[in-house]
Amino acid sequence: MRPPHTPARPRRSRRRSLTALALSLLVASATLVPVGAAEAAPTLLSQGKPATASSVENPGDPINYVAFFNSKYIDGAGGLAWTALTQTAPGKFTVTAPERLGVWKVYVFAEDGQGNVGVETRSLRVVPPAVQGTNLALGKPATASSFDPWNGDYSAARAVDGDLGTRWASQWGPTAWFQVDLGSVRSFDHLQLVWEAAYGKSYEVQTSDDGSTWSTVKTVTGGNGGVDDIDVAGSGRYVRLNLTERGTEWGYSLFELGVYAR
Ligand SMILES: [Ca+2]
Repeated sequence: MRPPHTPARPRRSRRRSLTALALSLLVASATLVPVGAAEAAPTLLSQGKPATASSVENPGDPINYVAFFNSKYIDGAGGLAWTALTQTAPGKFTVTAPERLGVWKVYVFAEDGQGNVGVETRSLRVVPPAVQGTNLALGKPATASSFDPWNGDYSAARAVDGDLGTRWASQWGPTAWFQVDLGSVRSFDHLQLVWEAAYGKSYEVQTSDDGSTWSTVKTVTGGNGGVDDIDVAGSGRYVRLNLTERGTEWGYSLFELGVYAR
């Protein structure tokens, strides 16, 4: 798909129709909540005033729509990344949000046959899918093989505080472990790992009743980061992630680890 022309100031008639453009956003495996509102337009002194011109374009002119995400979620740079767009009704479109946590911006460009281009944007926040049940790990004591002592608090407790804005980060290295003490032997059936960019590609989920003898209840390989939702039947006072292969050259970093009983 070709990129749109450099957005030119659209004709007033076209701008009015673009202002009415509405975006409805769906996402395949993550959940969206809208953030903020579209920016308010500045006062336009010519708005609504009588206007004449030598001619007007064909009012039946078809409009082509193309959509892009800000590429920040891919490369941190902030270019335009084309994304498929489905028109569901006049002026309504569906796009699939990135499977990556964060606030992302989507642009819809509309171009008529005369080269007039208008653009409408929406910001959206991608959050992990909700999990049913009780998070047994929430607020429980957590420890790890290491944590990054620089630039803030990246201690293990940050990954079980229920806050997606805080995280545990290990020091850089090929392996690490992270464990949480549930307080007593508990049964669980689901884990949700919410990774920061420094994700674990391969790891074992282990349990222990005494903190020294461990049983592996799940082995994950080939993970791609983002959110790992894992159905696993386990029981123990301690739940540990034995992180054996990292997805980047950094260490390991989790926004949250949830251990759920449903
Ligand atoms: Ca957190």
